[in-house]
Amino acid sequence: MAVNLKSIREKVEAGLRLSSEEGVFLMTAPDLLEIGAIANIVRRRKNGNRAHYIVNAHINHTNICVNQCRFCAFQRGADEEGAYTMSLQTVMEEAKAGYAPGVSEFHIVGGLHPDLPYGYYRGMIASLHQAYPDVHLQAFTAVEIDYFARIAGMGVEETLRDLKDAGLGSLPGGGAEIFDPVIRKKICPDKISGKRWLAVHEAAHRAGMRSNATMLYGHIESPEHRIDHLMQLRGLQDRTGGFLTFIPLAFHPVNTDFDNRHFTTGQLDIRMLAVSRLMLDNFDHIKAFWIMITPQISQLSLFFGADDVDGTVIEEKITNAAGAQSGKALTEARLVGLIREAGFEPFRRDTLYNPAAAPEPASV
Ligand code: V47
Repeated sequence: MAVNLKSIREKVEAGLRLSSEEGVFLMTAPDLLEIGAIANIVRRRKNGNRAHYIVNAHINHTNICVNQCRFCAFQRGADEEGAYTMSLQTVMEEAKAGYAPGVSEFHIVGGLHPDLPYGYYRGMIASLHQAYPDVHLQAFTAVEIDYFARIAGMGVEETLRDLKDAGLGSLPGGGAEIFDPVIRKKICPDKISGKRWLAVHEAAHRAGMRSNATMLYGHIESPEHRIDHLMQLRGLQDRTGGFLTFIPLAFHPVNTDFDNRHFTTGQLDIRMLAVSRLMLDNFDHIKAFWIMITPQISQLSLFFGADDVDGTVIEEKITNAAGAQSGKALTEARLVGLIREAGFEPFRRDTLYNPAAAPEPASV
């Protein structure tokens, strides 16, 4: 049967799964408003009128990395100007600076440092967990976990269980980039394969932890590569149900090897979210990370399948190094205002999408 938007709408209304052929069609079909309207059916079915956000803070403990991903403006070699590594004491000071009553998550991602021992990472999690027992620690991409396992001489699942014992709550979705091996080799030749990334997440799910998934788009990949990536995520989610949310990450070219390319367009950012909503029928949430696509596009994407705008974020470094224009933090009032103005119900969530209580107002 010929693929068209009418047949896709009928399938989605009937709760049927879309094929990869239909996914590729959606990546290029001109009628973005109809694609958004179909994605909105799924969005409403799964999340009603809710738009989620979280009060969180990011900690990037080092930018020194043995990998040299060609899309990354954050990475430095150990002796390069601008390289930094936080001592555990500095990590605790950063956490203190980012913490305020109501912060429910620390989001922690860093480079693959050539010399730090495994004890540094375990110590970081244990110290943060001890100092902030109510704050969920979402830390270390699958790429970092794979690296820690190698430096610790342990298996991946053993490493994950050990970090979980220390207080790790869940894994962020970074490092997925694009799974296709040919494109992956061109943009991040040193990085673990897509298959390995999926295996680490599968191990995390088996160890009883949830995780996020991402995809870096808008560089040299094709619509087919994007859909292949989504299909592989959908396959793992069928097996484990461990993914919390999917976040498409819009490529930022400044200070990267691909600095001759343009920023992504609003059209592509919104389409990527809508198509993700439609293809990932077994994911509960699709996140429009405002740092990557601006608060303005994040707000509009709520009508196109997204149900989450991420959070207050204080203070993101990776996208900012690559030319993000959105700033490094948003206040909760601004996030709530964006959601309300669009006619959605702001839902302050914790990492696991449970309601997160607002702090008691300070008495005067
Ligand atoms: O893996 C690196 C991406 C990721 C660039 O799990 C870039 O909730 C755009 O994964 N342009 C790290 N993107 C950040 C990340 C993340 C962010 C927010 C929320 C969550 C979550 C995860 O950032 C990397 C890479 O894919 N990245 N360089 C760049 N130039």
